[in-house]
Amino acid sequence: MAIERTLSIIKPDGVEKGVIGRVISRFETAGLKPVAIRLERLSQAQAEGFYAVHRARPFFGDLVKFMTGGPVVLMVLEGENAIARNREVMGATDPKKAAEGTIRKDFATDIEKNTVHGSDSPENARTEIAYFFPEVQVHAYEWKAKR
Ligand code: IDP
Ligand code: MG
Repeated sequence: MAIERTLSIIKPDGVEKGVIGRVISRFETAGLKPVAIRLERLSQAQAEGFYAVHRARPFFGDLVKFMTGGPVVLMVLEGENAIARNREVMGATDPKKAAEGTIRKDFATDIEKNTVHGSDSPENARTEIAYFFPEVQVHAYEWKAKR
């Protein structure tokens, strides 16, 4: 199995609900380690650029407004099959359809305010990590056998 990195965002609803710690704890429990982490409020331009692929969708304007409405936590997660693993732990986009025990099932408000973002492919993970962490060093863990 491959060690991968993926971009994770705790969205403004997650920060507002006070579940940063619980969300990160779920990632850590699933073997996804934060190797870069930053809390900030996204500008309109940052949010529009990040979600550019959804520009033509009817929900785009509301999504940008939501994503800029409060601070977010930007993270790079590292682990075995991190991209798919993160998507599993997150659950389906619509929390009504999300599986039991997933972050979105337990914390999301609705299909828009769904607490977390996660890259959906290796190519998008690379692009999204570079978008928010262009220069800062991403700290790699040494994957040592447990003693
Ligand atoms: P994903 O976050 O599960 O990958 P995408 O389809 O990539 O889902 O959509 C990006 C984000 O846009 C979602 O996480 C959600 O915040 C928002 N979104 C997606 N579909 C809808 C919708 O039908 N109404 C409102 N917001 C939506
Ligand atoms: Mg997506």
